[in-house]
Formats: sequence, C-alpha cells, structure tokens
Amino acid sequence: MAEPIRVVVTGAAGQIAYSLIYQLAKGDVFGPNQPLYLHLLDIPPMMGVLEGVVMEITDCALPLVKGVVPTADLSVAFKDADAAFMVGSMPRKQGMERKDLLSANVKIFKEQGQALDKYAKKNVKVLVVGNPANTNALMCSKYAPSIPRENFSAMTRLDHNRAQASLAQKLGVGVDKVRNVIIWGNHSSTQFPDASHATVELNGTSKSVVEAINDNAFLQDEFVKTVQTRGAAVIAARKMSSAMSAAKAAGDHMRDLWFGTAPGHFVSMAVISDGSYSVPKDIMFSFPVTIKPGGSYTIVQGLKIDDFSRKMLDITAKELLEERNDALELCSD
Ligand code: NAX
Repeated sequence: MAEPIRVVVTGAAGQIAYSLIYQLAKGDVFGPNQPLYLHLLDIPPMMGVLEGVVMEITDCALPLVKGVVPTADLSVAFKDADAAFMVGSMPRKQGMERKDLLSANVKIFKEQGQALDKYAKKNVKVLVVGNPANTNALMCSKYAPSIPRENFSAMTRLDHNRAQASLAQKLGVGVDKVRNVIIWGNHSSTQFPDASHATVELNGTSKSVVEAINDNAFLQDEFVKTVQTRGAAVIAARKMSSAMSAAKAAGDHMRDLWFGTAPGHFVSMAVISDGSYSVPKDIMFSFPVTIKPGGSYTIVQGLKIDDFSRKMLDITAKELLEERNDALELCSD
C-alpha cells in the first residue's frame, strides 16, 4: 500500500465538510488504495462539534484513515499537507456589506496562505471552496509565494456539474452523455455557464448540444439564469445552502487534479489567468481546463468566442477585477 498522504479540510465542523470527509475517508477522491491522515481545521468555538465529527469518522471504521488531527492551530493543520480543501470562511451576516465580508475573508486567507507557505509541502494542491472563492484563492496564493501559483484553484465545479445536469435533463439523457460544458469567470451570479462547446452522445454518436437543443434563446437565457441562481434555489427550498452537491463537486475537482481528466473531456476550474481569451491576467478566473495526472493543467485554447460570450466573459472578469482590487487594498491596510 502507498505511503499515507496528509489531507487538510478547513471549516471541518461545517456542513460541506461533513459530506466531504466521508468521500475522502472511503477513497472516492484519492483512490481506494491511498491511505491518509485527515487534518481537520476549524475555529476554537467549534472544537466540541469537531470532536463529534472525529467520533463519527472513527465509527465509520474505514481502513484508509490512518489518523485524524482535529485542530484550531494553523501550524498543526497545514504541517506536511499534500492536499488542502479550504472550505471554512466567514459567512455573510445580516447587515454586512460586501466589503466587510471581503475584509474578513482576506484576513483568513492571508493567514492560511502564510501557514501553507510555512508548513505544507511545496507541491500541495490547494482547492478553495469558501466564498468569495476566486478572490480567496488569489489571496491565499499571494501569501504563499514559495508554492507555485498553479497549485491553487477555486471551485466552480458545482456550477459545472449543475450545468451538465441541467442540459442532460433538457435533452432527456443520462448526465454522463453530456460533456464539455464550461463555467467561465467568478463563482457568483455573474458566472457564464456556456453550452456552446458542449456535446451530447445520442444513439451512439456525438452531437453539438447547440444543434441538439436547437433553441438559442433557451441556451442564452433560461439555461444561464438557472445555473447562475441554482444556489439560491437550493437555499430557498432547503433553508440551508448546498452541501452534499458542493462536497461532491469538491471531490470531483480534487480527483481530477490528482488523476487527470479523461481524454476528450474538459472541466471548469478557477485558476490564475494567463490572459487566455483576453481575460485580464492575475485574477482567479474559471476556464475550461484539461489536467494531466499529478495536477498540471492546461487552459483549453482555440474555442470560438462569439459576441454574446464575449459580453458575458467581460462582465464576470470586471467583477473579479473589482474584487481583486478591493482585496489588495484591504491587505495594504
Ligand atoms: P458552514 O457554515 O456549515 O461551515 C463553515 C465552517 O467554517 C464552520 O464550521 C466555521 O466555524 C468554519 N470556519 C469559519 N472561519 C474559519 C477559519 N478562519 N478557519 C477555519 N474554519 C473556519 O458552511 P458550509 O455550508 O460548509 O460552506 C462553507 C463555504 O463554502 C461557505 O463560504 C460557502 O459560501 C461556500 N460555498 C462555496 C461553493 C462553491 O461552489 N465554491 C458552493 C457551496 C458553498 O456555498
């Protein structure tokens, strides 16, 4: 059996972590032959709840789990980390302005970036889930200069999975028959869910989703809005935000970083922009990517961007630039 790896989950007493930890512990993400230590970070008032989570992990009796380290100490949490799921963040409270929320999170992700820099392995893979995820990932990476920027990404996989499932429903096919949807930009309501490069397998042959649906008004309006507002729809129904599907998406994202994407498939993840598709550089922007085993990703190049898509990409890029500039201003305080 392989040497155990060290996997950090922050926000470990929260609801996404509750679903995520089980997937990690049973081998769904790093494989059924990969033992691991779970490093579970939360804030001091949550240590009691976290103790209950640790009891449950023990009671699952899962052989891949070689140890569990519950902690509120960043130096313990990030020590020798191979992979980190950054789920914990400051939630928006009533009366809180967007800038107050950003300010609280810049502080959290600055400290956690510094801890990653100091204690984690240099090849650690860092996935930021906690919102505002793109800008939190950017800040985390900024304060971890000894770790390559390409090792940081933010999660838009839930939006990607939502888009794929929504198209499959519309087409009346299984979700596995639809591939290569794209989420561009921010994990926020400005994201651009794009079906124009997606394909669907119908009766054994691959066809463009645009042709199969043959309804541009639907693809540019209802489909886009449904995916953009799906999180709010879940909250309205469940009275709590998406957790099971968010944890599944985080697992999908990290598994693809670990094992690579299947040939001919691309997935969406927010990575540092290199200027592809005329997106401003140095923001964490969700692009279509292919990934080689071990986590080296390539932004898919050469996709045709029509006028509608250009407008949508520019809107979400503008929001990310504003978030980045606000965050940078807050750090200089
Ligand atoms: P919960 O409120 O259930 O859990 C968050 C946990 O984080 C709490 O236990 C809290 O004590 C902890 N925490 C807060 N500050 C911390 C810190 N400085 N260090 C360590 N832990 C800390 O939220 P949950 O539903 O699990 O959501 C977690 C985050 O994911 C939120 O920011 C949420 O907005 C974000 N989401 C991101 C998604 C994405 O697609 N990128 C989708 C789902 C989700 O909305």
